Amino acid sequence: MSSTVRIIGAPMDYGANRRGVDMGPSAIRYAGLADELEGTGVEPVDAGDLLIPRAEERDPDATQPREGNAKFLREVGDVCSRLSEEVAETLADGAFPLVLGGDHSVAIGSMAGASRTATLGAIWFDAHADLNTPESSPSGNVHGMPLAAALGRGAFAEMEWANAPNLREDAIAYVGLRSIDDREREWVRDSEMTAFTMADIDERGITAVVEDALDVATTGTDGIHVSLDLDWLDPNAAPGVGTPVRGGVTYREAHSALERVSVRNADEGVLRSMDVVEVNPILDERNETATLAADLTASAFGKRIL
Ligand code: 6HN
Ligand code: MN
Ligand code: MN
Ligand code: MN
Repeated sequence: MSSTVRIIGAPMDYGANRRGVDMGPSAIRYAGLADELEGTGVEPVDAGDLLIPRAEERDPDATQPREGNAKFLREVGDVCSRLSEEVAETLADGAFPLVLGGDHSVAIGSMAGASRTATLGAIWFDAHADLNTPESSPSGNVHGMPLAAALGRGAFAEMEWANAPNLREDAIAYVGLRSIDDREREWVRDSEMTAFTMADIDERGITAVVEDALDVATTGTDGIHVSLDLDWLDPNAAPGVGTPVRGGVTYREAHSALERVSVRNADEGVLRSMDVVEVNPILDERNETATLAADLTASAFGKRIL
C-alpha cells in the first residue's frame, strides 16, 4: 500500500431520500479523520470535495432509464464519472483513494475508477445488498443500486459510466447483511458473490467471517475495494444514517473487522481503495457517527490501542 492517502470528498445525496448525507464529508473531516490517519503513519492529503449542485436545483426524473425507476440518475452519472476519474488518477499517482460520501451511490464511481487498470475484489460492509436495478428498486433511490451498477446488471448494462470494468463478481463479499428486498435475495443467491449475513457473524464471530471475506475478495484479484456503509453498524452505535436497520454489528465488532483488514493489508498489501458512506449529520447525535467513521477508517489503516 502507498503511504499517501488522498481524501476525496463526494458530498452527494442524489441517491438517498433523506437529505443531509451530503454533509458527510465535512462531518467526517471535523471528527478528525486526517489526524487519526496521521496517527497510523500514513500521510493524508485532502483533495477537497467534488463540486456537486444541490438536488433542489435538479430534476429527479430528468433522465430515466427505459424501464424502471432511478431518481437523479443523470446527476449520479455525472458525479460518478468525475469521481471515477479522480480515483483512477490518484492510483496512477501512487496514492490511495479514500472517498468520503455522500450516499452509497458514490461507490459506483469509486469502483469504476479503481478497476480500470486492475482486477478488483470488494468487501461490502452494509446492512443492505445494494443490488437493486432501476427495474427492481422499490424506492428509486440509487444508493440501493451501486453493486448492480458496477456489475452492469439490468438497465445499467447500457451505462458505461456505471460499470466497473474489472470488478470480479466472484470476489465480492457482503459482511453483515440483514435487510434485503425480495428480488435482491434471489439475485444474491444466484450470484457468484459470497454473502455473510448477521446470522453468520452471530454463529462464527466477526473475526472468522472477515478473514473469509478477505479470502474471497483477494482470490484472483490485484486488490480490494472496501465499502463501508455506516448503517452496517447497529443504530445504537451509528444513529446518524438514513436507512437504519436494527440488529447490526456492535461498536467493538466493527473495529475488530477493520483491524482484520489492516492486518491483512500490512502483510499482503491488499487494499486498493475505500469509501466511507451514508453518514448523515442531520440525523446524528453530537457527530458520533462521523467520529466512528473516522475511527473505523483509521482502524483499516492500522490504528491500534497499543
Ligand atoms: N444503502 N433496499 C432498499 C432500496 O431502497 O433499494 C434500501 C437501500 C439502502 C441503501 O445501503 O446505501
Ligand atoms: Mn449501502
Ligand atoms: Mn460521487
Ligand atoms: Mn446500507
